[in-house]
Amino acid sequence: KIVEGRLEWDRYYTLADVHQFLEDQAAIHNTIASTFVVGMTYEGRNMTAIRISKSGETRPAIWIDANIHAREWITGAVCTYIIDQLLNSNETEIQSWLDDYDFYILPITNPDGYEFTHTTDRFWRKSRSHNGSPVNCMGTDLNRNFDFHWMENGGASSNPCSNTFAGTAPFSDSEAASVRDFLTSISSRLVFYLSLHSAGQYILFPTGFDATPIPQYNTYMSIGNLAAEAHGVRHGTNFTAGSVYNLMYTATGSSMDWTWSALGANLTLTYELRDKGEFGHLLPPDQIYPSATEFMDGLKVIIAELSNG
Ligand code: ING
Ligand code: ZN
Repeated sequence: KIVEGRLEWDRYYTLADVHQFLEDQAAIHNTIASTFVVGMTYEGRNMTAIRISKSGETRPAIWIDANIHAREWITGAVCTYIIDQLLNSNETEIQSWLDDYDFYILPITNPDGYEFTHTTDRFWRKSRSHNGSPVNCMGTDLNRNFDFHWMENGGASSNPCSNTFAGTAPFSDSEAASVRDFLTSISSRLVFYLSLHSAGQYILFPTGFDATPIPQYNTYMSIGNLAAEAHGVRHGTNFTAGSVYNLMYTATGSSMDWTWSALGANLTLTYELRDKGEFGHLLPPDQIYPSATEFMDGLKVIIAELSNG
């Protein structure tokens, strides 16, 4: 049920619901917010995003995306809550962010896959592109399709049937290429790239390629640890910070690692939201609201750190 353009975060929403929410919020807040289309999907759907800017798009930019992976429903849900808070919260701290930053937020980065999880296969992860593979092996893992050590080191698969199929070439899938093109267009202002995944409760930073610590390792660890502490205050939810390679597995061609290396954004993070294995991708809807509110608690710490340089 949609009340005055807002959602209730008591259930998971369809692609149409999410896109309607973006249009409603842009209409209600039309002096500072507007929707835009980052690109088209393989099946011809819009990758609809919202920009929130009081500056005429001249301020440092924060990008947030979610549902690069179709089945990770909690991520798009939390992402819409972030948008809601930016536009509708009365908290002065959140409102002050809009005086310092321009936000670009894409809640459903993989609309074809997301729709497929609602109609056909709840556990679909990839895009829905055909790469000459058998019909039951469609799709590219969009988080392996970016051009950072693409297909090196065993961090992705060349098998179209694999859930981590890297695509036929870097940026072979239009969704990944469209995100690349938009991020490139704002790269001179991009200070924070944030990508939402699930599950596992991790705050991840580059890289997924190997164990070599990035030059900014200590800064990332300290921001990650501060955020983790804040995420846990409300419900005791335990987040752990570290590099993708150290905490998860070898993963090449991710959106975060490409943005970090190619665009040099000050801060690039990927979250694994709730939970730690009990429900996984079938996280019950009554956990959407607690996930979203505890996420905002840590986001405040991160943006405060960003603002303090
Ligand atoms: N996890 C991420 C994945 O794409 C990840 C982990 C994050 C890899 C950032 C690379 C970079 O596999 C999930 N659950 O998708
Ligand atoms: Zn994911």
